[in-house]
Amino acid sequence: SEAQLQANAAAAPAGSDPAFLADVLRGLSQAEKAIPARWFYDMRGSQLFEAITQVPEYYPTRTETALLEAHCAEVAERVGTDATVVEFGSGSSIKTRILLKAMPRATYVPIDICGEFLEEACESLQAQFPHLRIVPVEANFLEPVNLPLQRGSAGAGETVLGFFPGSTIGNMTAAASVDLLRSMRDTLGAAGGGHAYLLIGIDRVKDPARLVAAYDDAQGVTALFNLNLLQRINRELGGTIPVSEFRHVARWNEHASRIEMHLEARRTVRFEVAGQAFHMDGGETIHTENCHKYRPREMRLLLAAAGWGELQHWTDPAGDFSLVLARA
Ligand code: AVJ
Repeated sequence: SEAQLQANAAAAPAGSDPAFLADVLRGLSQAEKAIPARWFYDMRGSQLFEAITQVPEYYPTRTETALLEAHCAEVAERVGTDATVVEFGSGSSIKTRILLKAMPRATYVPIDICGEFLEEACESLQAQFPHLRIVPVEANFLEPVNLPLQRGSAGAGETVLGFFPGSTIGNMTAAASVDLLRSMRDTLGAAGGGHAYLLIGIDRVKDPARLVAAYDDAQGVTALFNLNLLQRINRELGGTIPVSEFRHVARWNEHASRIEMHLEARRTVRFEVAGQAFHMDGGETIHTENCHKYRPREMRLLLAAAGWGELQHWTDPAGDFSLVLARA
């Protein structure tokens, strides 16, 4: 109820994020406990994710980076070196730099909901590409976004290339992915007379043992990343979760074609978040992330359902990861 929400907000530490609090309280109150994966990425979580990309079992980042190194010239040839590159996310990664290096006359438009991330990413990118025109947009890219410079002075014929690397699409269900891909198509102005392209990285179905290893590395970095969510709840929301009573679990859900990450209670635990009491039995889990994996024809189907036609489909020799160029 409204009164309950207000009481919870009052019990949380001052300055805590009300959206985080609401997601945590709602997620822990469900029969199957779950917290959205987006809350992994506080400062420590972002650092731990960076560390994950370096562990030997986590192949996606290095495989996609190699695919971009190998094929960005072809992308640039196809869309033109002066296209407007619209990145969904603030583009702090090496991958953005690889793409922009191949498109020296591009305009770069990163879209991110976090103005702070956006500012930082733009600053460091501008330092590396002093002549690059950067137009940051602070917005939620899950919804269609009005781009500031589209079809402006350039008029019809402007080419826009959306960029969505990292298999981030895999965090969503297929239904949500189609919604997002359609929003991207709207954002890129497919109906505006110019050309809209999308360059997207998607992880593939493979041997479940390799998938599980990628999300449960021997060094335990992914475990720390997952468990950090509980620490964040304790830190930011005044929780009393006994973190050492939980263990990281990564499992392959064959039916849903996805890796699931959970935090499993080792034994019965009781704790509070913002004054609200919770209880978990031993073996009960909090579901923290889904990472959907696709086969090439399923990728084509997802894209087609959102109005995108595949132009090129690149993969590594082992067929671990796909880099897809599509046109609206
Ligand atoms: C950033 C969502 C692409 O799903 O592989 C890595 C996140 N979680 N290890 C992924 C993640 C655990 C990653 N994405």
